[in-house]
Amino acid sequence: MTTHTTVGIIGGGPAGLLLARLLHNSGVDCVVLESHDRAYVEQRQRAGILEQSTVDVLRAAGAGERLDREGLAHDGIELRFDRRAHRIDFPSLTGGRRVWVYAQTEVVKDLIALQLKDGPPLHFGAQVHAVEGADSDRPLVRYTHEAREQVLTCDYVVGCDGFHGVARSAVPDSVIRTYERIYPYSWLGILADVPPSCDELIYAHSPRGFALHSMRSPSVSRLYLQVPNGEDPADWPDERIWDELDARFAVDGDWTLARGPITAKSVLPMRSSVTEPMRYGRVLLAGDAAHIVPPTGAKGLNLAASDVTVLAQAFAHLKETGSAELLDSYSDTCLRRVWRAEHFSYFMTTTLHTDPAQSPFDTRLQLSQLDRIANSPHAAAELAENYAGLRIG
Ligand code: RFL
Ligand code: PHB
Repeated sequence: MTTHTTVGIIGGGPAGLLLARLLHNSGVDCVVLESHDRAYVEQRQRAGILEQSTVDVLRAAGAGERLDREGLAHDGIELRFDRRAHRIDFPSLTGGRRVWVYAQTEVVKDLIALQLKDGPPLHFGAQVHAVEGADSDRPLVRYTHEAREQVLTCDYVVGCDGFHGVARSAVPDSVIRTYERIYPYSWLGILADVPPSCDELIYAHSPRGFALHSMRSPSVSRLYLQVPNGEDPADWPDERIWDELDARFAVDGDWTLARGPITAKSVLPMRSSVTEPMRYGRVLLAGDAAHIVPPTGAKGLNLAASDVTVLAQAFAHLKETGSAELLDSYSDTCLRRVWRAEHFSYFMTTTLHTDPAQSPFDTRLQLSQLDRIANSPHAAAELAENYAGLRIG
């Protein structure tokens, strides 16, 4: 069966769902095709931190009601190194900006509920296998849904299909370029049914490697440990995890890490990657389909939200004025923010983790940099501005 829409969106993650909502609010019709089922998409454990600008966009899109009730506003983070703790205060360093703890799972649930209530079509279990005609006026998407081959013809196709998606392959190799860096470590992430042992996130540099204390709610903690690539979570019984977290968060003075039942454990590799350009003909890429950052800077979901905000404005402008100028500048506009976030994520990652090949000299450089951030308002402001979100694009 063949159907037509103005904007065909591949992927029902945060990028695809938010774009659909923003387009719907501007009166631009679209269809979202998501390969997994609803439960899978809603349960996938990922990001936890939203920048103020992401919160503002979600509110403006009508998806801010539960976020305003249940989201936790954070005015800073703690950096821990050399057994010392240093707080970075965001509002005083950034002219009033802050971040929010509200899990990606919850953002996705809110957007799906809105979409199914009054939004344009969102098909789960719709596996896209090809995008054709990117350089024509009528690109098309081939997909399988309910065991039938289907075709969606579109004015534009947006690939919001993540790092392993298919949309990128619609762009010829001669046009596209990918810049990439793989890191020599991964994260072991856990969810635990225990109140967080801190009011704000703790990023810890230690001789045993990096650790992060985050949270999902006043009763659920989310913690991460740097581990070697290829590590098997089965080699990490609960007690080993808590002992290692204790050792890495060790600090002079009173502080204890509360332990509780671990309900989820997984290992995730770390990568930086940017694909340029983010547009070819009538196919546009957004979110993880175009760029990946290691999670240390908490930027991935926020970049996805920023891309689709720019894109939705461009489609609204096209509908109102007939002009494609904002679509033409989409890639350049987004890439400025993307490369800044890439640098910040790389900086946070390489400053806080221990590279297995690192020399004692490298470690002293890391500690010197962290000490500089702890003692210079200028260095702290650079971190705070990037973490809380820059005003670019
Ligand atoms: P997603 O979320 O990967 O969604 C892509 C969707 O496309 C679907 N799909 C297809 N559908 C149809 N046909 C096909 N052929 C398809 N191929 C794929 C997939 O099923 C999926 O539903 O990409 P999107 O929307 O661009 O969103 C990006 C974010 O998910 C990602 O950047 C963040 O999770 C990154 N991230 C963090 N970002 C933050 O801003 N703050 C954080 O604190 C933060 N923490 C994290 C993170 C990512 C993590 N992992 C697992 C990599 C913590 C972790 C542990
Ligand atoms: C999370 O809560 O999952 C989280 C928070 C901050 C990060 C990465 C992940 O930098």
